[in-house]
Amino acid sequence: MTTLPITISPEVAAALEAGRPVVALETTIVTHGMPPPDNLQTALAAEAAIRAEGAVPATIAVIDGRIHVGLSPEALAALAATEGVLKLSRADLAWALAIGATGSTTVAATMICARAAGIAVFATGGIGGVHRGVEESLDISADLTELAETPVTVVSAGAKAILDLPRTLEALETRGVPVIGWRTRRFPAFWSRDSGLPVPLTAEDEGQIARAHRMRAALGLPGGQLVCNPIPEAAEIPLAEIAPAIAAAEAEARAQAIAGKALTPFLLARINAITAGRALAANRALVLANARLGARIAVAMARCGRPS
Ligand code: PSU
Ligand code: MN
Repeated sequence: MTTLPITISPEVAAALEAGRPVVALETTIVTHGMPPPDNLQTALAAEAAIRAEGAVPATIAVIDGRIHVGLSPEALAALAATEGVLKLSRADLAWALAIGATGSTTVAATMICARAAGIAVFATGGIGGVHRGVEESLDISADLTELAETPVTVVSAGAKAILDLPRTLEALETRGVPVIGWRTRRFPAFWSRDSGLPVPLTAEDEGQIARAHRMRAALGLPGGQLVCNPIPEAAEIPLAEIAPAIAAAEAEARAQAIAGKALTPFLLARINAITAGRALAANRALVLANARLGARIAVAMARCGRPS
């Protein structure tokens, strides 16, 4: 058997050993989701937000062919400053480990690594989903498949309105992924608190989410849960205001034939530019809010015993 090349930081390992709350964080948002210096600042602020709630942050990346769970500030800064870092998802994670590559992890790859380390909660910005024009492109993020297969509770601000949101919700339903609004009955759309669509389930407290995670394990169900935390009101960009920026970015992507892995980073960068940084500020605010909620869910899970 090949042993998995994984390094868990001493702080994260000690917390997991003692059954203390741990929250995983992804790094594609650092390398492909935000420009410097906001990318590193946001990543460090998310770690601080998790600590402030009494949990331990575990930022995940692949460095020289090893999974690292819990990055030093130096390692995180180096990743944030490197250009051309690979964006690793389910399809490329094993390959990157086999050839000794360095890469950031998407929601899907971060879930795989979190599970390997024994971490049950993960906070991100927004998940990937079904892209608009899926009839032509067949572009559906591997994040949806991973949510169906890997038992990690993912805290997001919903899915970006650059996606086909009704189809994204249908795909999650088909795959048996619980989509849980945090104190809302509306499916949030990343920069906006309300996508115009209802969310299937609503949680009023962290304990409900922690218990549902364990109940899925008791049922023998694979897969995780998607928690949808609406962006804080002060930072929100209502759908009607962000829609023209999305449409413009999409038109540019079509004109330049941007597709596949490059599409999400391209659209995010264009929308940040078109909104003169307002979308970036919103992105930062929602990541921090998700980190805080993820930590509170991890605390609730630790209270009801070790996650399984
Ligand atoms: N949300 C963000 N910024 C990002 C992403 C999500 O605010 O950079 C990343 C996540 O890592 C997610 C990925 O898993 O985009 C989805 O990419 P794709 O659509 O290629 O699966
Ligand atoms: Mn894709």
